[in-house]
Amino acid sequence: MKLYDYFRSSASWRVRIALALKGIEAERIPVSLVDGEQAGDAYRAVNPQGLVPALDTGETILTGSLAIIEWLEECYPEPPLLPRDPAARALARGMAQLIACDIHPLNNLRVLKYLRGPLGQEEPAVRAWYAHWITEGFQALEARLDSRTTSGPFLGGAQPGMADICLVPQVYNARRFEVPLDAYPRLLDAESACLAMPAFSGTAPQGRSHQQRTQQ
Ligand SMILES: N[C@@H](CCC(=O)N[C@@H](CS)C(=O)NCC(=O)O)C(=O)O
Repeated sequence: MKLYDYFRSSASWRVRIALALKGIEAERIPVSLVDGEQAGDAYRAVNPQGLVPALDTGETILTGSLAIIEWLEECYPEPPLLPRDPAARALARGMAQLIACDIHPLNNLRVLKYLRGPLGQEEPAVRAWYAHWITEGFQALEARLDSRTTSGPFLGGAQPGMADICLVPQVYNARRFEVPLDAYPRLLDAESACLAMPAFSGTAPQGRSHQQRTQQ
């Protein structure tokens, strides 16, 4: 397997975590977002959308981090990243999608570039935009945990799952952009529990094993 990724891409980090949790090795092919490699012909031949990650399974190329993680889950069921119970599965997917579909795309690099470029926004406005969508999403997610049926430090309960895989990179982004996080104690507890695990910390943008193979 080959994973096309960028060290600081949160969607890529999600897949790195899922691979690590399942103990799957994948060759990493760095695609430098700062150098614009995602928009070049070579990478567009891999993913015409020009976004990382993409996973070459040897048979096909998969795109979309959640779709890739669901594929991993179906092909490599242990350890499970989604609960068995249908309602708990839907709850977990809902939390993952809150982050991956309702927060993350609004703050993507191409969106920030569009705000700074064609829309002529200055840095304070861009940062306010960034913080706004994280704050709105994290408030809802923190409140959403009230209706959780599982217990344990992770969003997924006793074991980390798909929602935790989405949470940790998003909290990393929030810290990078200095978004206040004090109002989300349960999210921070889940983040701490995750980062105590090598599958999360060892695949982090600042993780040693990752930096050896990618460039800033
Ligand atoms: N829905 C996609 C989103 C992927 C995505 O937005 N990737 C970002 C990095 S986290 C990217 O490649 N951005 C490049 C750009 O904005 O030009 C997924 O979940 O994989």
